[in-house]
Amino acid sequence: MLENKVGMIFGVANKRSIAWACAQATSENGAKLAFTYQGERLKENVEKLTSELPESLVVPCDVTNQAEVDAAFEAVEKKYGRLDFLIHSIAFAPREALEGEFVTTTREAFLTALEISAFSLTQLSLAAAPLMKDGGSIVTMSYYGAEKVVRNYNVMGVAKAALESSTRYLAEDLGKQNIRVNAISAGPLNTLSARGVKNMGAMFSHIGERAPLRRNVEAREVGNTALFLVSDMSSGITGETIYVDCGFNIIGI
Ligand code: 1JT
Repeated sequence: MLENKVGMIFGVANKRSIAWACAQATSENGAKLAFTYQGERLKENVEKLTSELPESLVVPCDVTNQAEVDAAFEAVEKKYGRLDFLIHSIAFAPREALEGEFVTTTREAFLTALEISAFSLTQLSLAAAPLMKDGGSIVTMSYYGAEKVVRNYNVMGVAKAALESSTRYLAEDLGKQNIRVNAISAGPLNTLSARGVKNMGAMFSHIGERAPLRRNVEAREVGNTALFLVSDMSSGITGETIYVDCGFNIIGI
């Protein structure tokens, strides 16, 4: 499905990462992939995970460092000469911001969360667009806390609301170049980010009981939706947020 397509994947930390599920789904379908990692401590992880993938590339990219962002896209241009899709699966907020009350969010935590989790999509889209010579597809990851209050999600909910809105504005700007921009709103997954979040176990059982499918979503299901969104199968879809949450978001009381 993705033969002759080149993708760039941001946000692999380990084998449980949503970004890694996206990498597996897209590479199994013929895509060539470039990966970025944030910080030296993740370099070895990403290099080991991707070592089996033919014609892959691994480059550092901390989105708060514009020079690193520029260098990452230059490396992709040099190796492949083009880009067809980009998967944005990065978010950060200081741990203290994801507990207690939203009203106590500090200026610093707010700005950091919004910069890394929301602004980076616009930043990366601007850098990617010139390489997407035959059009392209950009996919980002959101969460239900963007739309409804999820206790403890706090400033990340505000960042995800900005991310989903950015998805729509970017879709409008880049549509002229046949570049589509969509978000996946994934149900909670047991990733490195989710680890250490208080009461995660209670949240998984809450969803497992109430979601229409009576279970939690699997990373592979999010990866398969990303595969659909970066493929030509979704050529008429842009600016959308697609829930991949076993139906949890449709339930009222
Ligand atoms: C971040 C973290 C972004 C955890 C995240 C996230 N997006 C989803 N999760 C999992 C999650 C977390 C909470 C939650 C529901 C799901 C942690 C590091 C920063 C970025 O609330 C009930 C808190």
